[in-house]
Amino acid sequence: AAGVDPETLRRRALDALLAARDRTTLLTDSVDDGELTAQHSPLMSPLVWDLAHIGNQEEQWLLRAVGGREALRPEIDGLYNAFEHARASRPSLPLLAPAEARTYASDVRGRALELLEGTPLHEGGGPLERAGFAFGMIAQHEQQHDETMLITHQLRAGPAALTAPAPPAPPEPVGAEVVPSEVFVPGGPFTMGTSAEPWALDNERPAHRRDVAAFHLDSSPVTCGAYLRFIEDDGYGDERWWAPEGWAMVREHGLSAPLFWRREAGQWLRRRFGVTEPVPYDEPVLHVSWYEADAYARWAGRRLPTEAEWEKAARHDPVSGRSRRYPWGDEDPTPERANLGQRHLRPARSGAYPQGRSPAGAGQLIGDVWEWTSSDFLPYPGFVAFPYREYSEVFFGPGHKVLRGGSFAVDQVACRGTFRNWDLPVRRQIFAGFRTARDA
Ligand code: AVJ
Ligand code: FE
Repeated sequence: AAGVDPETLRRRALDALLAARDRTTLLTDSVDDGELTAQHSPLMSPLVWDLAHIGNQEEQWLLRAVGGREALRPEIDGLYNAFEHARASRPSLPLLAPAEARTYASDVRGRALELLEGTPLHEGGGPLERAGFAFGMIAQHEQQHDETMLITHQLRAGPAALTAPAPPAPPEPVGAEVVPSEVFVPGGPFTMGTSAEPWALDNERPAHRRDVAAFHLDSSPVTCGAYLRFIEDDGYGDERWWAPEGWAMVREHGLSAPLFWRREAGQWLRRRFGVTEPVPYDEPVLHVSWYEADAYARWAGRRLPTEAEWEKAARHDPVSGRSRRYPWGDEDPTPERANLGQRHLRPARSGAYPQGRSPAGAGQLIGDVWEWTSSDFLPYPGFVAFPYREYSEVFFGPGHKVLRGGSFAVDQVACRGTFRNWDLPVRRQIFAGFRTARDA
């Protein structure tokens, strides 16, 4: 990616901004105004908050920071500052109404695209302009909120508002070829993080050497069927498998299965974007907290991978010794390689995307489900907050666990081998699953 010419970067930034806005429009035009302003869960903002917040961040970083423009509506900054108002309190704020929020976001966008035309993106520019970083960051921000809005769609009651085709099925095994249940990753150092990826966010930087001992990793994410065996073995009733805080959570909320699952007349069902359907046994399990992932791994006699193990399995090429951008190489994701971008409204079955496998043979590392790792969200050696402390730095510490790889709900602009997501270990509404590991 280093050395990409400024016009290519300008085209990429334009495409990424347009793709994000198409998706935002789909997510906010598919429900009526009442549903846009309602709070579907205390864990989430009303959709209309996300919409105006997307516009407000774009105004702050593109129009004001890059463009040096005056604030369009300085009085609304506080309303859309995520640190001033908790999500649960946002419906009671004097938010922009849906029509106003749409007008504001598109007004900002029109000016941002003009600015993109006139901003030099070459190497000599400032750190926000160089390689179009601020434009890429804002496209990623919008896509991250699009994933957040998709979570809100999943939480809302009522009939389906979104539809999408099914993801591709796994290939039929050829002859005796069977995908092994786990892959081996040899020990030794590898390059973790990046200093070269032009739109990598601050927490992915800088590239550094990390030693990782040999380990085995599940070749695909843990399936619903495998997780059901844990449930049926009374996993949720056996304190042995649980971290103390996880056990407290299970008891307090009476948890007995992933979020959105229920058992009816002897059958396991799940609700997915307004449709109730049988739990698909061969699909990666979704909507489990870190505590549930950790408990399952212990029950299985295994453990969650560390973040470094995950990244080594996804990026390290033992032939060249290099770390690649994605499991399959340096080329961008395609629909044949990974389930990304809300193209489908579910993960693909285990074993799908053979073209997306890593050199070690692990599949579905990118896309399908975010994967919980055992690691706390911490800065890499040499970390520098950029461009604002509230993106990553204020979240570093033992309270947040790292998730890797992206889900079907994240766009490729915000997903790569180095991308780091994080959340509280109790969270279950996110599109998260996991795979397990063991020492070699
Ligand atoms: C990186 C997904 C945890 O949604 O809280 C959006 C991304 N940061 N606006 C979040 C983010 C600021 C962030 N995550
Ligand atoms: Fe945000």
